Amino acid sequence: MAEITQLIHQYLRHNKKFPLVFCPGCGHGIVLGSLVRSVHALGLAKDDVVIVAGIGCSGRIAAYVDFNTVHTTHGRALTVATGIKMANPKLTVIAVMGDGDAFSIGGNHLIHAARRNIGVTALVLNNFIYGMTGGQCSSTTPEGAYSHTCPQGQLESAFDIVELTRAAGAAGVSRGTVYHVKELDALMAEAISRPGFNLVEALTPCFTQYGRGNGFKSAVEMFKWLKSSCLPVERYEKLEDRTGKLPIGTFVRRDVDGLETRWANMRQALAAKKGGAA
Ligand SMILES: Cc1ncc(C[n+]2csc(CCOP(=O)(O)OP(=O)(O)O)c2C)c(N)n1
Ligand code: SF4
Repeated sequence: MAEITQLIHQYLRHNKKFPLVFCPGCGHGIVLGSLVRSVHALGLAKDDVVIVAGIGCSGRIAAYVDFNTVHTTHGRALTVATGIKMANPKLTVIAVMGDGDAFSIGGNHLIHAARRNIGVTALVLNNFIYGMTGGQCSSTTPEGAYSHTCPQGQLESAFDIVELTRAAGAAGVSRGTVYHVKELDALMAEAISRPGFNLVEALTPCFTQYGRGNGFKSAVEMFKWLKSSCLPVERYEKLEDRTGKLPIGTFVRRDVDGLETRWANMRQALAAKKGGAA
């Protein structure tokens, strides 16, 4: 308890109104906790951390944490994060985005950030829906699921965030859930530590906009669903019948230099050729 109080005072902004703006039962606050605990576990100085958020309920996380924070526009968090990392590679840059933010309007930026392997951590809060704007479908809404823009059931298939980011070339890709909190803390710390572009997908319930339209009776039921359907990737791969199951853990670990490092190396090599300083 004493440690939790210490983290609250150390990492949350004192002038913000609490409780958080999120609906009761929303998982986003748990992701906020994971973010703070992983930064703390890594011993990073607050001034060396930059949180870049998009717009959405998920983006509100930036308002509460006492790091350097930028609240950007919907879908563009990664473009701003890329600029910050290129300008000052010593900073730890973490982009906090919803699934709509990162994979719908911002999907193009996401695949190119992964391809370039810019040294940014992308924390994607996947609640399968646009929460803030009233429950429109996103590119991760499962086929057949209901939303206000697909009241007869989603006809399109959903992106698998892990597979898409893996294919785009990211250095690290993982998936966790707000039910499996300790594991989520560890996934985030690992992602923040690895050079190159690292993505953590955090599955997080939105009962208000997604759950109640899709057969869940309460937010608690959604947490129980995460508990019963998600299992470590090593165990998932041994299953004969994977119906209704989702793997969690780290899926990709690649040893690459971030774009900012390759850029600095290139400048140094050019300067050496010319006989001057980089
Ligand atoms: C350019 C632009 N388009 C649309 C919007 C409206 N808008 C704000 S948040 C949002 C969706 C949020 O969903 P998601 O990113 O999944 O985050 P969540 O609220 O679910 O955490 C949309 C469409 C906007 N603010 N700016
Ligand atoms: S609308 Fe959904 S995502 Fe937004 S705060 Fe409420 S439960 Fe969370």
